[in-house]
Amino acid sequence: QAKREHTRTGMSKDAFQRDLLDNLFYIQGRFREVATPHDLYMAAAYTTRDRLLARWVKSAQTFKATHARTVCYLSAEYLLGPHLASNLVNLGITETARAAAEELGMDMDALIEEEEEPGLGNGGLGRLAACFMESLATCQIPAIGYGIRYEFGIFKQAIEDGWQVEKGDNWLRNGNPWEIPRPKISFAVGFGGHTESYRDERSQVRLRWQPAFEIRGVAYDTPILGYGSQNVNLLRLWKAEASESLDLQAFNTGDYYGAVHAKIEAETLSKVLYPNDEPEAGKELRLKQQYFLVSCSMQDMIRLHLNTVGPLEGFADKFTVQLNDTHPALAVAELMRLLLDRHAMTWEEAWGITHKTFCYTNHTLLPEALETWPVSLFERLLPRHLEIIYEINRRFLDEVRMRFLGDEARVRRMSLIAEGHERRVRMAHLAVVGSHAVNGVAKLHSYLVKAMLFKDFAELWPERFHNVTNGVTPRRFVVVANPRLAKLITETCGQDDWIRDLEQLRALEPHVDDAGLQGRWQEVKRAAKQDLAQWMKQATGIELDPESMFDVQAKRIHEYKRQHLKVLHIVRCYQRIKQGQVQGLVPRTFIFGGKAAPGYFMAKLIIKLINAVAEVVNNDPQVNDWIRVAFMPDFNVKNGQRLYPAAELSEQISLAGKEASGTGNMKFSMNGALTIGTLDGANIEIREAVGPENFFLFGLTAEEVLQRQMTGYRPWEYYQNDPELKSDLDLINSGLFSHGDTQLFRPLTDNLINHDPFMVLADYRAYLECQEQVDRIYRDPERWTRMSILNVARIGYFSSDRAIREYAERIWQVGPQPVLDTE
Ligand code: 26Y
Repeated sequence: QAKREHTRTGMSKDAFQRDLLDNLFYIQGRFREVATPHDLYMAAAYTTRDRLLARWVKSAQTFKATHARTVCYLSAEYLLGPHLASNLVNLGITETARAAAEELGMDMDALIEEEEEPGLGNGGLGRLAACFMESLATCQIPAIGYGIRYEFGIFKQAIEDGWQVEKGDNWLRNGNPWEIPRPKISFAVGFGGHTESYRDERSQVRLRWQPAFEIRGVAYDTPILGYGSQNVNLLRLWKAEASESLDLQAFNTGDYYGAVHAKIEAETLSKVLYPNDEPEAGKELRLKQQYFLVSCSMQDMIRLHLNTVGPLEGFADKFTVQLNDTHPALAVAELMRLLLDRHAMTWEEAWGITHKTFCYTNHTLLPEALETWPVSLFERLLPRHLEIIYEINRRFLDEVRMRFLGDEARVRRMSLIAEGHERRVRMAHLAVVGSHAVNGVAKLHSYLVKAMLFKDFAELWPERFHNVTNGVTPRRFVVVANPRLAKLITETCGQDDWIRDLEQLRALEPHVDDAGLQGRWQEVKRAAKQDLAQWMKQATGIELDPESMFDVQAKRIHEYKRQHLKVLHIVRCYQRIKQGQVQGLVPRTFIFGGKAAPGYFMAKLIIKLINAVAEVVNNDPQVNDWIRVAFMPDFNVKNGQRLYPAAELSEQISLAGKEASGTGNMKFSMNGALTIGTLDGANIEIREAVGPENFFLFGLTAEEVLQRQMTGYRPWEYYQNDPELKSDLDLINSGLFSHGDTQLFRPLTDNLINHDPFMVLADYRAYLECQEQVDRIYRDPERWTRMSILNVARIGYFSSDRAIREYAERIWQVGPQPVLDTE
């Protein structure tokens, strides 16, 4: 008889079931009859976590014994999405767990639905960090993700009267079963005060920082499991707390209120994620958050190094640190400070280590999105770091002067300090100077990083610049989100190896003309559309017609992403239908999803416009047989997982040169949507991969955009010369969509006609023509399905596993460190 498996770690249905009931009783304090759906979810989560923990211990032991080189990913954001379903998939026990739950009369899908996601990020950059953590574990690379445990993640978006309304995201309210608090892993983080010189034991003059106050960062760990491997990595998020010294003092002096107040004050540091993806002027708390993240993380790495390897000379061999944009760029100055002031290294020693340690990924070319901080703020908050930055700059500019004698204009451009009426620290320059590798996130983007954004730096250090095109994890975005498609792929390919080696999707290609596969492919899409329609009905009351084409644009709302171009297309369809010109038109459902930064007026107005057009279109019986419009509220990872499987057309229509990469484009394509897109970001590479004949291309190229801008772009000429464009904009201003209000959308239309910084009007005509091509092909379902299958078959390159392997080889010089499955 087989040995009875351990309750906490066994992978059989029986063990899972026992553990589920144990956890329901001993952790939730409930029994089956009175348990709420949330109790059951918690029990399932703990049962799943139990199975992760065993592997986690093994991983930690293995990495310690082998002195494995470790990747530290530093990111202010992690947009993780719900854990339960994805962990079950990665453990390989989805079916076991489902059966175990079912026997107890529970519905696993309902439990999975219960989970509230940790929304600790704004959009693409935060989600990329989450995909990378999953792929690092899958690729068996030892890694720690460092971040901030925001008490409130990205706001929840409600739509009221067509407007976005933000609601607080109290995601920890019902407890977080995935994290383990580590109160003993905690560090003091200083702020303010002054620096002073003193003589050390050897009579050397040294500097030290006397902060005015300190805050503690406490570690909260979440295990991150890879697919089909035993490797578990660590996501370590820091929570801010008052330091004990502070409250002891205050309590002792009898200032009870003051002491409690100081505690609350300290905790505000990790209270809330900034919901912007562009820097806001002078947000002191945001700089404090950045330093808090960086200081805790660097101190933790030094602690780990001293505990395992010993003296810090070899620090850069033990750790490689990836900066996810400039948000953690202060880490360069912080590591210098720790090595110089705490560990008594010379500047040369410390700089040698620092420079070898860091790598930096840039995610944007938009000048308004590049972070700079006033020198005055630095002086007040981080005086020692400012001194260090000045010294880095002094030495760096000497090097520039040596190379480019007499070129003071270049020196000014490259300086870490921007001179002007207010002097500012350029975080991107700090990141480039402090790192040995800098990369962009798609081919075009990396090219533009070298040719424009960091041109001077690329001339000085050409070998420092790389490209690593982004990727996404097929586990979450295909296996979890679209199980029907996963099953069909596995059956067609004859195996499920594609889940960890996505290039194997190519095995679909020989079957592309198989009528049987095509039929099942269409059924899978149809079922996903029905699921979405059902969800949308209960969430918004809008009825979607699964017979129509599902045309989706889901991403943060931004003018450069051009959701308003999509709206102009809808308005054109509306007018054509009203005028009876329906020949060639295909019934479509236009679906939008995305949040606007709370202070971004134009983005919020675009949301209002979408909903205003939706109201008219959906309520006009003459029109709503042809087109409908739906805005999915609160687009997040969980809702994205409902959207990607149901989409047939993926809208990737940013102005060329503005979208660094995009990653939604990959998620849609992986789920069989065809893309209509510009030559921007990773669209270019997706088009090359799936074949130009399987991609709907339109619009100006990045080069043409630059030319237009130089020769003077005059949007009003398009408005005046294209009667349809004029009539679409005029209709928006007529008040038809705004209950007679002719002023509501003026800021938007006026801006388009007079400035149009993202050249919506220049691309309007090409976009409409391309959409007609989409209609033509959609009317031939066999052809469309063929193209859809080919998209999936050829999308393997865009797995985040591939991206991680490229980082590992070219940037980090790390290899896999398999954890063995031993007792
Ligand atoms: C400065 C701070 C307020 C800030 C916070 C978040 C600035 C930027 C961001 C987020 C940026 C972001 O999400 N960028 C996106 O990164 C993706 C992953 O590389 C790209 O695919 C996408 O094109 C880019 O816009």
